[in-house]
Amino acid sequence: MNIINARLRGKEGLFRVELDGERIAAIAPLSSPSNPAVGDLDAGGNLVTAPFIEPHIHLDATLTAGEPNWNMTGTLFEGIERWAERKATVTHEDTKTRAKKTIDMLVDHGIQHVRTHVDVTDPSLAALKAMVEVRDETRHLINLQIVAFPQEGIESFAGGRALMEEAIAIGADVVGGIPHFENTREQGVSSVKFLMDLAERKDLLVDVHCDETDDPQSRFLEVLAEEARIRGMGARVTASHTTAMGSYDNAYCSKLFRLLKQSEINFISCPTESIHLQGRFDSYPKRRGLTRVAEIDRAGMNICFAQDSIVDPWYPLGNGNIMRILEAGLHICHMLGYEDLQRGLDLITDNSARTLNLGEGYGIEVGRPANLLILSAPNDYEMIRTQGHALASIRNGKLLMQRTPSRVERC
Ligand code: 17E
Ligand code: FE2
Repeated sequence: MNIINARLRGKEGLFRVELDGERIAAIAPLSSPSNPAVGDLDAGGNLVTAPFIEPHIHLDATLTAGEPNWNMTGTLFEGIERWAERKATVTHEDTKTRAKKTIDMLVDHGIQHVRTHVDVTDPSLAALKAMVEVRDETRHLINLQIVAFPQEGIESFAGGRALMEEAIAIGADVVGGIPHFENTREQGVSSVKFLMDLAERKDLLVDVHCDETDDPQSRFLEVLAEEARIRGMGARVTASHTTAMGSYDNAYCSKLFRLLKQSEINFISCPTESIHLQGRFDSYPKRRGLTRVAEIDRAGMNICFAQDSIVDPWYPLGNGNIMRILEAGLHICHMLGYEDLQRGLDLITDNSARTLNLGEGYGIEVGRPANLLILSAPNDYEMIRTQGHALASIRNGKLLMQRTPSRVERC
């Protein structure tokens, strides 16, 4: 299959992208728009990109909002309480059904790489065992990374350390954590050391829910970054949320940024989730409750956007459309400047691929997997402005999804 009349990010002109089986075989410039041959897909001058990425979602909790109770305060901590009620009734089949429904929503919006956190503070590990099967059964749709995520703590939850070890033995790909939720600062610090030891020993990636609070005293990011720096693991480590950074004063942040840069860790912000869950203890002025996305980006560090939730105890909306998250995030983070709009898609494509350590498994380059999207606009700016969509998603050289754009007729 070939895709003709494709625009590529960062390149001038039109291209033909040739696929041979499961690989990209050639990328050839076109001197003028060409007519499609039988079997060709015509991008019509729109962007062809590598697939969108969902680097942070909770597929075990998805589609459970209101079961059995709604989160009435809108806080993270009530979300954790409401989830504990639902977690008590989680089954293998229930988890698989909801996760697969949600994966279909993601696929419909051009996502082919997903990192999901799965709560392992459950002695049965039912959700984790289910997700390992989902990972196998959805390989034709997505690449799925599973994070062993200790929602109720590693040190503060009975048997927390053993559950983390067991989750890794069962097949989790990534080691998680939640130091700001541990009962004491000391437990938060020791949880980070424990999870970094575990990841180093098992040669696994790390993705920690880190300082997801407006409390400026929550300073576990410095602990995570320093552990990553001294072990030389930074590129394989991600700090998710870090919303407390939005409440740190500038004097502390300027010192912190030096360490963050040296550590080379990655960052994920979930802008819709954080604008909803944070700022809940403020009246006015009210904090936005996000990490310093623009400043992290400007400092040359790697940051990407994620959805976090779809209809769960933490967030009642969501539909799989990561473009919606990008649009909201750029607004909330003061990133509608000219330069940011030119490269906005980085935040849901290339930056996310680096976070997930996808390496040569990702990107529009000869020899890489034939996984790509045809978008509905010719550049990043127009994709964002028009609230554009992925119109086709190709995986391993085969069409996974095609979307017909809505049509308006003036009368
Ligand atoms: N759990 C958590 O600790 N934080 C979140 N944002 C979600 C689950 C969705
Ligand atoms: Fe999360």
